[in-house]
Amino acid sequence: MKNVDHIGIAVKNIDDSLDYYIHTLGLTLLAIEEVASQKVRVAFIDAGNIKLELLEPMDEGGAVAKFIEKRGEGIHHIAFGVTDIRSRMVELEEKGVQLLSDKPKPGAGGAEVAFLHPKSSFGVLYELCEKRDKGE
Ligand code: CMX
Repeated sequence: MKNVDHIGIAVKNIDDSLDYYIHTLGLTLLAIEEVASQKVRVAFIDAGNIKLELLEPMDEGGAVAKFIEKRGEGIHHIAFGVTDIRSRMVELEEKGVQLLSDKPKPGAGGAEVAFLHPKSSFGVLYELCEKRDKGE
């Protein structure tokens, strides 16, 4: 893993929570977009050395909607920046980690993403995230 790219935070409504992040905490909004493949609307916030990704469910049956229903709003996942995501997935699978898809999926900002099951990661949902520019 290269770095922690971002922390995903489940919220019921991005518009309601943005004021807290931008005006109360004084952080900067980078972008808002819809990620259809994950059934979420996301807002990326610059928190200095890391980004926060607010995740608002777009669909009642989606992963984030279920998470909020079961656990309430809060930290949802930690995303590692990687290069060559397909090789990382094979390596992790060979080491016994349960992946939540057999191929990467399109994520926010044009990244390719894949998730590791919290049951094989000591209770944490981890994301692998490969940026298109292969940079961060
Ligand atoms: N972090 C830690 N544990 C989690 C979790 C999370 N975010 N979400 C679910 N779990 C736990 C549950 O608490 C449950 O544990 P127990 O059996 O001890 O109660 C277990 O995982 C299974 O949960 P579940 O509710 O039965 O299963 P779900 O149908 O909710 O699926 C998961 C859980 C992780 C497989 C599913 O959410 C998933 O596939 N996630 C990957 C995709 C995703 O999260 N997309 C949204 C983000 C998109 C983005 O960043 O763009």
